[in-house]
Amino acid sequence: MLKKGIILFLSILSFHVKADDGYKLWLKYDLLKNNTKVAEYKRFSDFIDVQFPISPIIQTAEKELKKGLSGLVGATITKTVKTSGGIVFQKDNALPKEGFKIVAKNGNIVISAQTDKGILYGSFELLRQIQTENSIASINLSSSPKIQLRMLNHWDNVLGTIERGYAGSSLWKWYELPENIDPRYVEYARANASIGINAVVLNNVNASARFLTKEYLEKVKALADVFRPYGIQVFLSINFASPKILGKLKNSDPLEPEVKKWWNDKAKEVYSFIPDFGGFLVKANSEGEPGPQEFGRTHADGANMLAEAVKPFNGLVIWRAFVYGPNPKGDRYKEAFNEFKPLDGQFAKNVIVQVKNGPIDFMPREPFHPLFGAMPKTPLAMEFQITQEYLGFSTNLVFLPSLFKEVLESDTYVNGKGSTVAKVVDGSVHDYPLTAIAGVANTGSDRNWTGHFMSQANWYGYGRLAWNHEISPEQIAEEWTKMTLTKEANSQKIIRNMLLTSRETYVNFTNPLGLHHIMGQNIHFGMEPWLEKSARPDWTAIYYHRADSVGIGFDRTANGSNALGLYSKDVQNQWNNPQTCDLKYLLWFHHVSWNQKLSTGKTLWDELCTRYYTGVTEVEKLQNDWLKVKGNVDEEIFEDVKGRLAAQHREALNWRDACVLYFQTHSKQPIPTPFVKPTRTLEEMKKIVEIYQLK
Ligand code: BDP
Repeated sequence: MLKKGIILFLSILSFHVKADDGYKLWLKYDLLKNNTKVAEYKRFSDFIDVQFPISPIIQTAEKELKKGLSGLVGATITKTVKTSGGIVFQKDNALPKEGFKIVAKNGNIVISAQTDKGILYGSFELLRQIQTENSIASINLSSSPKIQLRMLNHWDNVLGTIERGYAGSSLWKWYELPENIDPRYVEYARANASIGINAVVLNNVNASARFLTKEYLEKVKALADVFRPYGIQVFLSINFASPKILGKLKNSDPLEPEVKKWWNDKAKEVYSFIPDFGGFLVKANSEGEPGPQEFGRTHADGANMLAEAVKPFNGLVIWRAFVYGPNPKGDRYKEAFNEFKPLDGQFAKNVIVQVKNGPIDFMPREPFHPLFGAMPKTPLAMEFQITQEYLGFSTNLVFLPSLFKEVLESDTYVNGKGSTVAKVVDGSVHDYPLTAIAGVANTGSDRNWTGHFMSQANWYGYGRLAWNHEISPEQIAEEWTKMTLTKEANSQKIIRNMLLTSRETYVNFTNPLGLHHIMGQNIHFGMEPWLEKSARPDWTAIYYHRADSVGIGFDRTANGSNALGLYSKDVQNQWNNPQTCDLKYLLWFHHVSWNQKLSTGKTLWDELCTRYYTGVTEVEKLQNDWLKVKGNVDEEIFEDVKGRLAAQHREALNWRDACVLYFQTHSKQPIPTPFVKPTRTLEEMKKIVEIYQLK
């Protein structure tokens, strides 16, 4: 009796603990509570009539709709097709390749598309409409992706670790593959397909040559086989020195015939395993990675040699522009531009150059990379970082669609007003035949996939924007909250607002007014504005903030490094004048004196302190707002997010105290009222950071 009681108690307990661990992401499919809506959706849930050539992708779409409708509205989809009351898949060759149309017609919901992928995306869209409780009775909606390749880049290593990963270890269990297929691979593919992601790079750009061995290609094939029915193509990052490392050639010079042959043969081998393999992603001559420059060749020489090898199989080469020579006199801001701009027009037709969103490195805020708009003859892909390397790992709530959108909407002015970065990337500014966008993934083996539960919204939001860069962060926040967290209207509003303000909050307590690269070295966590020495000058903090007795900021006007000169005239005009430059970017481009009056009416010093202090207050607001949703979100998720917000608050205080105390050694001015001087000393703050760096 007692034993039974204990078992019952334990199972209740474990039921409670496992209530919602975040594993199902935004694809929860829990029964909706709104009965009127449920009745409406049920009217279209009797059958699925597939008037479309059957394929594994079509079967995926069918399976997903069945799963979704049975969960959300309790429907049982039967095999009997009737004239009305169901969902119909139809072919429509007039629609764009991966696009779809959803129309309520003759008592059915008709999803039409040119390709099976379009049907799959349409099915997920229909489910999203239902999950967010929109009416579908007279639905008439069409959508198609603006960018062809919508990729996730995983920085996963052979041994299962993830570079800059903060959600556990790699999802790919290399040692168990190819024999054992973790069911999680399917869940991963579903999640991606639901937001339109159609390509993944499985491994780190700092690539081990091992991925190209037969042993690993068999494993990669196993994953590609799982992802294919979800419309996802697999790519690999390659090590440029593979001919030497694996092939034992004397070098990996891209112009050597035997090196070319090695790559041609390797490409053939890769495609023999994975016939629809996407191609290679390459980080070369960057941060110690091998590349063509070792042999006096250019990035174009290297890329074109690989492009030749994958061309017979319709493969692509995605060559990264994240290169910056160690130039102590230069400005890292300009390095990639100077390296790549002269190569415009020299790349083979199946090469895409992948450019990070900003010129330095995924900072909390950066001006857009000057290469966007500067390479009309070379398709440029956007590279965003979803994992929060410089944004507080998985202890900080930072809603990244705000950042992505800010970059995408920046105007390059290359073909006049409205030549936004988004329109460069989607090909409309320069008529690129190939278009691509990549996000460095934030997924890992943590049960909730992303470490911080709220960071799921960044994966989701990245995919939604990759599909359609015109949708707003507001819409994304709303959709995600409804699908993932709560159906209660007031809590939805609170959470949506938390998400939308979170990025600015993070900027305020870390890098206000255009400060950048003042984070802790190596692990890139916390702050280290006093960092003077590193392996390279452009890895220190003082290189970027340039604080002295006069003021702070990096003069990138014509009087300084003239990085601003890399942009079109209209962009220069926007940022050239410290009096009118948007305060968001001020210290990116100007060395401003401490006593300079800003548009806010405060001096630079006072404004800087104000931002650091309000940043902390804003984190407190996030904490308080979260308390208000208790009871309306899952208890386990509630507690986890609450704990992480408390950790974020501790971090925010550290950033604030360290930064104001350190910059004060230059400004020599008091902390302005009404703010209270930190109780800790600069020396104490330095100790905290020292500990972060200990191995
Ligand atoms: C930096 C990361 C480093 C990456 C590099 C890259 O710190 O780990 O390898 O970017 O993008 O942000 O190649």
